[in-house]
Amino acid sequence: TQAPVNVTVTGAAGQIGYALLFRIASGQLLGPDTPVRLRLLEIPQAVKAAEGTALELEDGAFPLLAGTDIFDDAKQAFSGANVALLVGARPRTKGMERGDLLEANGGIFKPQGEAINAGAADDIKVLVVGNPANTNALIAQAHAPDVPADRFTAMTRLDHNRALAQLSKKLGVPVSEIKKLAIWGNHSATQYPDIFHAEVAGKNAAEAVNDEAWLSDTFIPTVAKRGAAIIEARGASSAASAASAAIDHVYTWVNGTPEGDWTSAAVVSDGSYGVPEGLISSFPVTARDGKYEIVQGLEINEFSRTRIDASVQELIEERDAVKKLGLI
Ligand code: NAX
Repeated sequence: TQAPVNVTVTGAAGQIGYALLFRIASGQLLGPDTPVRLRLLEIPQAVKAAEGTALELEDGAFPLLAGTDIFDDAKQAFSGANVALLVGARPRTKGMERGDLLEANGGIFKPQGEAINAGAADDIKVLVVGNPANTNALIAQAHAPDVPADRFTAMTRLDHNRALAQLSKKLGVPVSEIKKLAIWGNHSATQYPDIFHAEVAGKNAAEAVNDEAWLSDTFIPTVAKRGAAIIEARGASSAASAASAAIDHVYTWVNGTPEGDWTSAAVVSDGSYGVPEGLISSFPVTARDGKYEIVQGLEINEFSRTRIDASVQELIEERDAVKKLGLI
């Protein structure tokens, strides 16, 4: 039988962690034949709560769960990690400027990048969920010079799934019939969900919608501001849907995208589509042999160009701000 894969999860005692860990333990992250060992990282004050979750994981009697270890030290938590889900982050609190937010998160993602560099397994794959996800991923990546840069990714799969759901409702087709949707740019309100290359039951989605006003005034803002709508309705931010998207992101990374389709992930730019090299930006991506690759050669119309550029501009500003703070 296969040796367990080490999966490190930060922010394990948080609400996304609570929804995520049980799905990992049940085999949904890597597949039904792969045993996993969980390595949970929390801040000291939250270790007790993580221990409580570990008791419940034990009570799940998951056949694929080889064990759960809890740490408050990043070096230990990432030691031997094959997959790392960086969920814990410093949220923006009232009155906090963007610079303060970036600095507080730099204090988390810099040492975590260093710990990954020092002790993760050679095949390490990193997904950053904690916001601001793209720039947190950039900070971690910058402090892991010995790890190939393409192992660092940030999550826009939730945005992708939200876009699939909205388009499915609009056209009255199941999500399974929609292919080649894409999220571009930053996981923020500037993100651009693109349906111009999408196909619905074999037909072009933008043509099927045939309503540019719906696109710009309803679809794009609904997807981009869905996080706020969830907070408004639930009184708490998206958790189970975020955990589900994190599962999707890693599962696809490891197991590949289906022929004739792609997905969305924030990956290190190679300069494609005018996105400056090195930025961690969302693109349409395929996955093959354990690698995410940016889909090449798509024609970008003017509607899309403006929106992609605006979101990438925000990423450039975040990168410049963390550079100024000495975080990268
Ligand atoms: P919670 O506040 O419930 O949990 C965060 C947990 O992280 C806490 O238990 C905290 O103790 C822990 N933590 C803080 N600093 C840590 C550190 N240095 N090392 C280890 N653990 C640490 O937040 P939750 O709702 O679980 O959300 C987690 C993050 O996901 C937030 O940053 C949130 O903004 C982000 N999200 C990202 C999404 C995406 O699509 N990329 C969507 C959902 C979510 O909003």
